Amino acid sequence: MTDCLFCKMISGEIQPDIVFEDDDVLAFRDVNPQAPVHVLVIPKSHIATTNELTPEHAGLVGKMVLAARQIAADEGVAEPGYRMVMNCNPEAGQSVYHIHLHLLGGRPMNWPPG
Ligand code: DGP
Repeated sequence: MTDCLFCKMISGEIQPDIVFEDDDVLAFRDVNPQAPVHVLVIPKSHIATTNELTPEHAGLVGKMVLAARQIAADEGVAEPGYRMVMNCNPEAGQSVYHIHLHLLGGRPMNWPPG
């Protein structure tokens, strides 16, 4: 998708602060962090929302979660705790239509979320 912000990060046209990358997944720091640790984990293939996920994506989504788990450990928030969030569509606050997992940590989290 040529006009997708996160696809431009995958292609290198835009260079975020990358914390993890492999063949399938890219992770970088959120430009507007909501916690001391706020990393976005995205698939390298363009998927607009989690509504488009199919059973064929199970391995890819698993890789996103495992990448977030490793980043949480690397960032020192694994033991105190962290949150993984995927927003879908406007009512959940999705603003970039390329699926992404928010990894948030480094401060106490409230529940229910806002
Ligand atoms: P969401 O609202 O769930 O779609 O999250 C989108 C996130 O993307 C939001 O937390 C801010 C982040 N973001 C938007 N533009 C940029 C950017 O240019 N660079 C980085 N690193 N993050 C961005």
